[in-house]
Amino acid sequence: MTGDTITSATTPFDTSLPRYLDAVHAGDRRSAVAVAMNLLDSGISPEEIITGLLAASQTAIGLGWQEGRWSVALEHRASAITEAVLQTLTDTAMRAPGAIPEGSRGRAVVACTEGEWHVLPGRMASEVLRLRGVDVSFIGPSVPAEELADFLGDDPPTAVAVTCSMPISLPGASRTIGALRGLGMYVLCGGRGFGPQGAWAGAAGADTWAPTFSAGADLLLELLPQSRPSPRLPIGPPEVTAELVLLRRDQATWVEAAVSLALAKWPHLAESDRAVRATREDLGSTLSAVGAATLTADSSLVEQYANWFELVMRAHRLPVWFVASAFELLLAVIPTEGPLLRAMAQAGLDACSPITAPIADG
Ligand code: B12
Repeated sequence: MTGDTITSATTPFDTSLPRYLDAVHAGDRRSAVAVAMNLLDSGISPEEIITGLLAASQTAIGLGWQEGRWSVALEHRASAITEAVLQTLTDTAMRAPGAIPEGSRGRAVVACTEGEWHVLPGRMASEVLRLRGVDVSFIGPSVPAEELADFLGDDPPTAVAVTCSMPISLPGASRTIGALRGLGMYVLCGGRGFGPQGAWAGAAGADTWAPTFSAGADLLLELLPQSRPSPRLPIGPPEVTAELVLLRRDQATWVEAAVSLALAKWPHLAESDRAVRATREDLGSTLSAVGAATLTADSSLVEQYANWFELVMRAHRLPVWFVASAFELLLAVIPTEGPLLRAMAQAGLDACSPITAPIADG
């Protein structure tokens, strides 16, 4: 750069991403497919299109929902369209001359962790591996850990890629990964649930983490020719494992107890089924965030969750003080046998804005 000339790098996605987002917002599947196929025709690799267009559009849509600009229904339809575009794109690329034959570079499993219903990242990871010549068995969303292990049986591939999109799913991720380690498989993980730079992947038991599908495919292709590791035990300090077992056993009971406290404090909630359901879900997610912070021994996880939850409440014009109240309600029901869980619930509460509304009806 010379003088005061400002140069900014442009990518083919600068113009195609807004066009793609307009198409999925309008529910226009054909235009969405056309945007992706035009990029392919112009020589951009399908892998780049998956990350630069399809994954990027999902991120933009997620932000739109978080900020109250995209409704849940619009987001669902957009995900369905993107799933169709992904399939068309990769099927076309796999038929092109020079494509690597599927299965020529070994076989692998891709799985979403227990509790994870974000299936598209796993589908995208699978398609990138397929394009690289791997025979991929993609096990859809949220398979219970033990069932996944039973399903993979006696002859699993050397390596598995697991995806987790929300940090609150990490306790489930550690069960899934524990089961896969027990089968004798290398576990690669990816997805925003594993934290910035995969900071929480190790605590969940993964062998390795990758920031992108392409980097993940590189790592997996290095692992596939190796011999399988011996079956390994789940990892984690015993006191943490004990509290996570307690949480798993009693989570539903604690959430119900917290809902009862909420209804006693704010009796008007009981007038709406929807409000009671939302309260139950929000308390459940908040308790999962407390569990995930306990697993990783990282209070920043629950602090980030509290900040994110407040942002969502504000954007949707819902009472922001409920976030702090949720932590208070949970502190009232998590027993003293869970000191680590209680400490993380307190860390979440401390990260919240001060409660500025009356906290009890009447
Ligand atoms: C679509 C969507 C849904 C759909 C999923 C439908 C489907 N068919 O998949 C549905 C409706 C089910 C859903 C539900 C929920 N969702 Co949602 N969802 C999304 C959204 C908009 C897109 C997800 C996606 O496809 N991302 C595309 C992926 C590819 O992008 P990425 O994660 O950035 O991935 C990159 C890397 O992480 C990496 N990578 C990802 N996976 C993998 C895997 C491997 C192996 C490797 C190597 C790399 C890798 O590569 C990618 C490219 O660079 C995200 C927003 C977002 N930013 O992702 C929210 C989001 C993940 N959801 C969110 C929430 C809160 C929920 C719900 C709790 C909402 C609710 N109240 O019900 C539920 C929870 C459901 C559950 N238990 O799983 C939040 C999570 C917030 C948080 N702090 O954790 C997000 C971030 C939205 C937001 N901005 O607030 N959701």
